[in-house]
Amino acid sequence: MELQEFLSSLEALTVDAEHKLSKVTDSASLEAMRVHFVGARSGQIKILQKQMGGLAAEDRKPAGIKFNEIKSRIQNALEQAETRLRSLSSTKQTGPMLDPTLPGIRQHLGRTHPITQTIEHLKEIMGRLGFSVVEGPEVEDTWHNFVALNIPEDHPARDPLDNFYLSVAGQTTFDSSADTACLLRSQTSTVQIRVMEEVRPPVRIISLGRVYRPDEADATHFPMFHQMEGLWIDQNVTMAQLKSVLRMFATSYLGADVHIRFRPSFFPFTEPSVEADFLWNDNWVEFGGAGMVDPNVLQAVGYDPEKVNGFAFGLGVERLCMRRHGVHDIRDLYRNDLRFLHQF
Ligand code: FA5
Repeated sequence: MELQEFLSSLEALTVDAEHKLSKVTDSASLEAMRVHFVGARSGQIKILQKQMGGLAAEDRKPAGIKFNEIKSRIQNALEQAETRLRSLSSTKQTGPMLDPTLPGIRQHLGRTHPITQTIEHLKEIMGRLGFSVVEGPEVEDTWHNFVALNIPEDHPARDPLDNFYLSVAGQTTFDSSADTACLLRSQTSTVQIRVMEEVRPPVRIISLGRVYRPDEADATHFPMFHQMEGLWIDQNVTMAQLKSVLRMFATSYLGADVHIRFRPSFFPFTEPSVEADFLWNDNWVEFGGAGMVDPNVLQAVGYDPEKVNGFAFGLGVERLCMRRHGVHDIRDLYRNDLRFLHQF
């Protein structure tokens, strides 16, 4: 082989290697090129090195100088390609690195509000005691909210400052004593009347729903809250049965070790009347009112008080829920703070 031809082969190999290595985009192809150009057994450099032995003795020196020069150019091109691929792979990484050993991120599922859960639970307990569930409207008239419940026109419970009366479209003057006056119901006792107007005795129902009062919010009061009304009308119903039902309910919902007490009280629609408290951290907390249905109420719905009697109760759902779940401020139930709500 002539020197000139050998030198041209060296140059052609170098140009080819530099071109291909400048274009390589993945490490597998780079490795294949390394084997092709500088592989120890049959790489192109090795082949040319062997051909050098066929040159005339005086040509070997310049051929050797050129050979070493192109060998280091090809090595350089390999190293540059390697560096370029490394930086390419680190800039390709978008977003955070995935660490499969980290604990997963829990996805929270929606669930029912604690008060809705409480309502379902109370229905279930009272169902076992033989009470069926009825519903009534939240917007009421004065007949169902007051008159039929033996709350006369001059009674302070009817004061516009203690109720959410609604103005009626077209009416310019507002009269809370008018038969047409409407209000957001202030108690679920309205449903007692609606049921007795429709059904003949015996009656054994509960009704759960929202009630509204312009009470200032504090740890145990809220302007909108829920009550569970209960009504049992039959022959010879006794106060002892009323107390037994409330005790059974309280121990079912709050636990066998709950202490409850009954205090004498007054409601226009029951006689005698009591208020019921549970003990919570050494404090008595009122959770409801109850009593034997007043004969005037039975008469107002067309029942004969000589033949039937019964008891009624109205319990605060929020306070029961709070005692069971250890919630110390009723406002927490309505802040819509998911950190609080997720606990239920
Ligand atoms: C009544 O509403 C009577 N209708 C209960 C009743 C029914 C008596 C049938 C006799 C026969 P009272 O206003 O006390 O009673 O309310 C009953 C319960 O509702 C209270 O014991 C309390 O647990 C709850 N409650 C009253 N006001 C609020 C309020 N602003 N926020 C939260 N809970 C309340």
